[in-house]
Amino acid sequence: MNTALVIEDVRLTPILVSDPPLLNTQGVHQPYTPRLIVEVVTRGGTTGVGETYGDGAYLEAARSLAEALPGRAVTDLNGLFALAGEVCDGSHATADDRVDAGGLRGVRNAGKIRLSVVSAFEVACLDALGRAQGLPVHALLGGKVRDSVEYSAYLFYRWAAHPVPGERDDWGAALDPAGVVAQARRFADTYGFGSFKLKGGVFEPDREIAAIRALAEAFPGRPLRLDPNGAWSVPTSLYVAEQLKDVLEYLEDPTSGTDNMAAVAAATDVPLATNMCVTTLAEIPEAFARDAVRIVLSDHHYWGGLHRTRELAGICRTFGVGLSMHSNTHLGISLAAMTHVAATVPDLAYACDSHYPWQTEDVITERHTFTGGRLTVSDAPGLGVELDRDRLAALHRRWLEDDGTHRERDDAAAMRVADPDWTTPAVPRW
Ligand code: GKR
Ligand code: MG
Repeated sequence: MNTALVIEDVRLTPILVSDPPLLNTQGVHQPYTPRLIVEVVTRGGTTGVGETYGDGAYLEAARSLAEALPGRAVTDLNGLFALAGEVCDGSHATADDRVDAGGLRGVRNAGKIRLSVVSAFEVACLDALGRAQGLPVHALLGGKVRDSVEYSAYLFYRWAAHPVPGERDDWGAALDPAGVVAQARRFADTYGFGSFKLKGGVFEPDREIAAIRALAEAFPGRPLRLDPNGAWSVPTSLYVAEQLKDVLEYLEDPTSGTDNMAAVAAATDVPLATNMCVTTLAEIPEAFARDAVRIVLSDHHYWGGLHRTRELAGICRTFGVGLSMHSNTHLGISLAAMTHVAATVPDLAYACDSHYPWQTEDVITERHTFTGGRLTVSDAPGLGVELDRDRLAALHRRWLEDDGTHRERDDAAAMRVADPDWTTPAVPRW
């Protein structure tokens, strides 16, 4: 074994990152959201970085893995998965996690938490290996097949500000079609995005249909998507599909569960995409056999890393199912990882999602810049990003000083600050 590639130390830094008041089916984003930064340090003195969810259950699992990892090589990624299976035993999962509580991050059970944690370690190992070998991460995944990756503008209904003191931005509110179009216009002008996804499930379907119609008028011929995170019944999904069939690229998770998705898919020609009903390998056979989805939105966090994302891409290709990329609130390390893996997937026919433009804070020295709606794939060693240790320390300090309110992402609790009677709506809501 090349001892320079043996892991000597693992550093975990939980942080809180500011997040705007973006609305979704569950409620509203909190002013601060938890993320976890993973650093893997080799005996050769190379450090690789990774990023994942930072809520308590993820942090607990990450601590177990970080303790067990030293002594193993950054090349031993299969061993990393086996080790995670041994040491992240699920005792960190909450009661809700264990009964598969549904959520916007997909089913948050112990297995899913483990995969999301492993993903950050896998990315950190690949970053360290790439740096040590002078190779970009995409080269470690087989090599890029494109020089840039296309992203879509991720539009949200939103308030102008959180109902509590804190960070402010200048985006203003977007609560009607005009607000959504203005937001899209700014995304297009600033970053050149040419395709648009609206997070729905916030208002009655007719109001969201009107927003998509307004987008279609403002940006004729551009790919449009609407994603209510499973908030609609089968009849409502079919009604929306009928109203928007001439302008939608796809409908994303209109309804919850494979049965309902299959029923919608059977009765409309509008393609269905998902990051909710196909979130694990075990969910693939039934969903694909029943033609419930035409596009799977992969997320390297909860699929378990970059190699697993490529395995998913191969399965999708075999079954003629399209692949694109889902995103949750994330920073520049994860965006770099997403871009490297996306660069290696041959048949990526849809622009990837990213929350990144909403994040004004980061832990890397140079933020990524979208140009023409695309990110250039870095050929620098590893991920091609550098940690900004001062920023990391400041965001960690915020985590240390938090009274506990923000250490678990809870969009329903954030909504209750403005509306004390709010409870997470049962599905289908409409
Ligand atoms: O950030 O509010 C949000 C999104 O709704 C996110 O939680 C989802 O996981 O973006 C995601 C999606 O496409 O479902
Ligand atoms: Mg989605």
